[in-house]
Amino acid sequence: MDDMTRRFTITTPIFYVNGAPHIGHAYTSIAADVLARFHRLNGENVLFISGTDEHGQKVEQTAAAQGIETQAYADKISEDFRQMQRDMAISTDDFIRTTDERHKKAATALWNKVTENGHIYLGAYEGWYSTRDEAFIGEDELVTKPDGTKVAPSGAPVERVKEPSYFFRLSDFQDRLLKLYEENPDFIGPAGPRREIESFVKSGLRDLSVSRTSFKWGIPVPNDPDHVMYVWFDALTNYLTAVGYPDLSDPRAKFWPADLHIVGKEIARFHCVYWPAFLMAAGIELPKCVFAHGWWTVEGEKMSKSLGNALDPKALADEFSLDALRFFLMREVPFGGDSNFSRRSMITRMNVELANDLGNLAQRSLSQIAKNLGGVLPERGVLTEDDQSILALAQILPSIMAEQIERKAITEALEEAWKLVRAANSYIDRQAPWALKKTNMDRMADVLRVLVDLIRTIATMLQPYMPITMDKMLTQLGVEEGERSFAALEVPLPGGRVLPKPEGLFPRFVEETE
Ligand code: ME8
Repeated sequence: MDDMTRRFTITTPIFYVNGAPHIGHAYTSIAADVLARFHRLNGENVLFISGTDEHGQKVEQTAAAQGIETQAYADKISEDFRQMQRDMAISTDDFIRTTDERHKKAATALWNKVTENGHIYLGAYEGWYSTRDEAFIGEDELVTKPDGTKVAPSGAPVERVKEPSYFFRLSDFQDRLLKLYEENPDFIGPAGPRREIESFVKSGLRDLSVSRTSFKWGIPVPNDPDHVMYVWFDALTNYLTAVGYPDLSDPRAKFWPADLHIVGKEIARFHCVYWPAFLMAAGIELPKCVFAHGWWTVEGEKMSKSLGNALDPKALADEFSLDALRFFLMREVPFGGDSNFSRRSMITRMNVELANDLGNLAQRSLSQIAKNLGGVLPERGVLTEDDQSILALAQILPSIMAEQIERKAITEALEEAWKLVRAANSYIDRQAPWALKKTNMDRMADVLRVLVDLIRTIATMLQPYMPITMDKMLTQLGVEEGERSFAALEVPLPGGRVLPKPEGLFPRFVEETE
């Protein structure tokens, strides 16, 4: 790719290695993957990164509770996250572990830069800390439960800590942050988290404790080994590690600033307040957008270790197929909102939208080509008005979806593709090629060719969502490897290709008890 190619840098949160990956981690990875794949198929030069967040008290305590040496524990869970991403077909270009040497180097360099610029000073922290959230909690943020215990706003337990600590002069950045939000309305999405962040910053910022002295599992503060960096200072830096920071001659350096940090809404504050402030303090360009998505519950309940209801994404993919799972997660709720995973809803979408709408459309069209045209793709024929108007819908689909994807409307973009699926189903019913077989074979061939063109557009545009089945569908349509980008849609397939024998791609799911 030459230097003029648009670059697109996208990240997921890096996951704490304090438990097994669950459907929430798969969700954020899949959403970022859909966007990364979409931008690649759109001809852009993409850097897509993910990783694991391995330091801090929470990880140290979890490893200790299991009687495993911390690094060995982190190695194991980090590998579980990698495996989860392989199982979900996540197309990352790199995976950052915060225990990697390259990351320690980047975090140390950032710390030194921020210190050199006068934004870090030594003091002492006295107040509340939530290990589960890895967050300092202000007295005014505490929530009192009915039984009188004080907890973090997330409901996590808090403890009183008092320790020497380095502070970051966050309070100096209030005005610059507000100006950033005001001048760049797209910096935080969607609107809900944006308003929350703005009002949090407007209400006044305190300096932020950025080191801990009560445990050792972290990156040492330069020149003061009694302190380790606060895990969020360390973790956020992973995005710079990925572009080779502080080495500006690194081939990846051109991928900064990041275009998009995908995060869950509970960590929007770290990404929209602390992170840009650290970068401003270091004189580094800011990412263009932080998009905070919603929270999944399972059958109406919050997922938690104590309830034991955390869903294993691999088990779901094994049961329903990976692409059906990816489809469901992207389809069920407009990206940004909260949602609930229910088996019933998963099965309904599989059967109605995948098996009936899309699967049948392809199967009905391709089986007739196999049966009535010897499996040979017909040339484009004479187009009727009906043909032209539906082909026009297909022609504008890529640009409509690209607009939606630009504003991270992953679900709406998918719905646009579905509008064409539904329109193509009405078209096939209206044209009834099975009846034309007896009256007008030429017209039957023309109709089937229009259908192939429609399905090709649909399958091409759905590749980011369902990479495995769409790959198969494109193969069944006779679309070669080099003809699967969005731009390639502008060149019609040559007639005469012999198509492989079609087979159903989306079987109906039948519950065993049904
Ligand atoms: O917060 N629904 O890591 P983490 C939707 N290490 N998404 C969910 C989810 C759910 N129920 N549960 C988790 C951390 N997620 C830090 C991040 S970044 C520099 C450091 C997803 O292991 C969601 O994206 O707690 C959330 O933000 C992320 O996993 C949190 O993962």
